[in-house]
Amino acid sequence: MYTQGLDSLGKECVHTAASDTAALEARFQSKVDADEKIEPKDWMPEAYRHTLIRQISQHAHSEIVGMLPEGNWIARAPTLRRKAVLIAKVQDEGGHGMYLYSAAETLGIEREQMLEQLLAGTAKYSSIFNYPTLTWADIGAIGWLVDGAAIMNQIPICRCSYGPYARAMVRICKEESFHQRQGFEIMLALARGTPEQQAMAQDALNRWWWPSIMMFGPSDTESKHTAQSMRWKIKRFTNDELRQKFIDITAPQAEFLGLKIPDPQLHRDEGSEHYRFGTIDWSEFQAVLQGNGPCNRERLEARRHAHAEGGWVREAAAAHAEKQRARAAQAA
Ligand code: BYC
Repeated sequence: MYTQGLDSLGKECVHTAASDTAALEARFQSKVDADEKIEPKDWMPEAYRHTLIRQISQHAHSEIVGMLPEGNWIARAPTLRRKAVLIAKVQDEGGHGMYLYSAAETLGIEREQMLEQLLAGTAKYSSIFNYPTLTWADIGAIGWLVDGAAIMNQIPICRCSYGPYARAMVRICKEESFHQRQGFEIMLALARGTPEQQAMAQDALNRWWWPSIMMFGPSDTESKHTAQSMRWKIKRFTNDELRQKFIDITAPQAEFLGLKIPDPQLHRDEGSEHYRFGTIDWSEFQAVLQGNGPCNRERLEARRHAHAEGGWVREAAAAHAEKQRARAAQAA
């Protein structure tokens, strides 16, 4: 439904002489440099379009798969209030996925195609959602650390050069802020609780810290897309810059909670006012990306099952839409 404007774009591309492509590219880059938004009907380089489809669809899949580890705790949340808040949060993630699929559709890909790629296991989604949620404290740790990392990564995307993605991120970031606070509040309640609750909070931090740090992606020296995405203003900061900002903000929060970050090398460098941290185990990150994390198979299986179970809803919605169309045509 969002792709109707692409016809004119296609014609422009087809009828453009090769010699004019450089001029189009220069005009495109000058718009980006001037912080003007690129909109779906504007001319854009094919590589820019592909990069956005890749990133936005991975982002959408992450939101949808991200519902699973938390959904696991809805029935076991310790109070009615906690349950209501968690249901709302998981519903928000579903909504974020929908905005993001819509934003990707403006680039000329169908939602069905993106979902097929996810279910076939050929599309990536965030590494973080391949870890299990073993205790209630994990829900706190996800909100505090995972949503905290997500906000750090996503606030700059509100200034992304592609209009539909930037606009979708504004609302998503507001909701992510609420998610981060609910997570921190769970951690605070546990950290001020019984010794058993404190131990549960510490155990969750031990297991979620390093995977959260890895969420920001490979180091800048290994990141294949960062340089070009920065030139196009899809990314506003590099992976390492965002990782550092996250650690600088989160380390004092852990101190406030009375919890210990599981990194013996973590310390504040008075000269630079940054926290220095230990070596990341990139072999674990690569294993998760290759499908060998603790829950990769379980997550995909759960998505395939949900997709199959929802088949009758899609069919009913399509039949209803067809009936409405036929009625409207008869009345006209
Ligand atoms: N996990 O050149 P690089 C959320 C891939 S949702 C898996 O640095 P780029 C939330 C990368 O895709 C969180 N794969 O790439 C939801 C690339 O592979 P391909 C998701 C990763 O794109 C529910 C390759 O490694 N957030 O927060 O410049 C509940 C090389 O990397 C990861 C977004 O998607 C990873 N962690 O930078 C709670 C934000 N990292 O495509 C929370 C938008 C890297 O070449 N995305 N890879 O096969 C981005 O900002 C960027 O795409 C990334 C990666 C920073 C993630």
